[in-house]
Amino acid sequence: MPHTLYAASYSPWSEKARWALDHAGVAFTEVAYTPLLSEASFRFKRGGLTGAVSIPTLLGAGEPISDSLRIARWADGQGDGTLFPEAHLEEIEEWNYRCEAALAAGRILATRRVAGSEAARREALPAPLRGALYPFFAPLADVGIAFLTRKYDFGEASSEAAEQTIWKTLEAGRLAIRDGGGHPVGDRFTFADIALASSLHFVSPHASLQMGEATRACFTHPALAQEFSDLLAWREACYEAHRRRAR
Ligand SMILES: N[C@@H](CCC(=O)N[C@@H](CS)C(=O)NCC(=O)O)C(=O)O
Repeated sequence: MPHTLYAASYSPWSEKARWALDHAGVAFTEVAYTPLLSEASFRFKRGGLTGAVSIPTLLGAGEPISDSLRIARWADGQGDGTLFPEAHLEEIEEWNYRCEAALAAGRILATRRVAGSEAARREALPAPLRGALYPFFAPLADVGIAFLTRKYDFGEASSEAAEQTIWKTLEAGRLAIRDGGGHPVGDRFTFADIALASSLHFVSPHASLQMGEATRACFTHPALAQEFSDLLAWREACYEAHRRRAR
């Protein structure tokens, strides 16, 4: 069965999985997933009509694999095994955990900005609904935002605390890279590099990720981008040296 990755072009979790699959040379087809709207057909293809839905999910590798870390570990097993060297497994998982905290915090800030931007709400709808039909479908974006706010339970979360969480991850990343000679773990490129690179997504999304201009603006945190410009430069070098494209 061919490998299919259900993913969102603008999502850092999807990019983590995509990067690991590409790094391992696994061929796959990507299917665009829109929260809520794609859920029913996704459940049908995945099987398990009632279980939780989490994107990215990889189909075609035995049981469906959800969660970017699990997809990456599976991919690495198909490739050269360099993303998860046995000697550093625990440290890599710790970095992933830390970077997930920054992404969850970034999602809070970004979703709030999208909620306040008419243009970004429009971009959140699938392309056929953004044109002449938009006036009829505009409320769907608000339903989607309310859905994500409830699902990830951040209605009450403080934006300042979210910024602090991102700051702590990035500051730790900056120090680790300085001490580690360019890599957060060990002296080679591993999944910890991918996780740390992705944790900058809600500071300044990487230029290679497709998203509308208004969405990109909502996903950008100018003050943090300025403070961590060295890390953004590090991410750029990471993409240049290690972002192989399998397709
Ligand atoms: N730990 C998971 C997190 C993935 C995640 O948060 N996915 C969100 C992205 S916004 C999702 O599935 N959203 C679609 C939905 O909830 O319907 C991973 O690394 O894959």
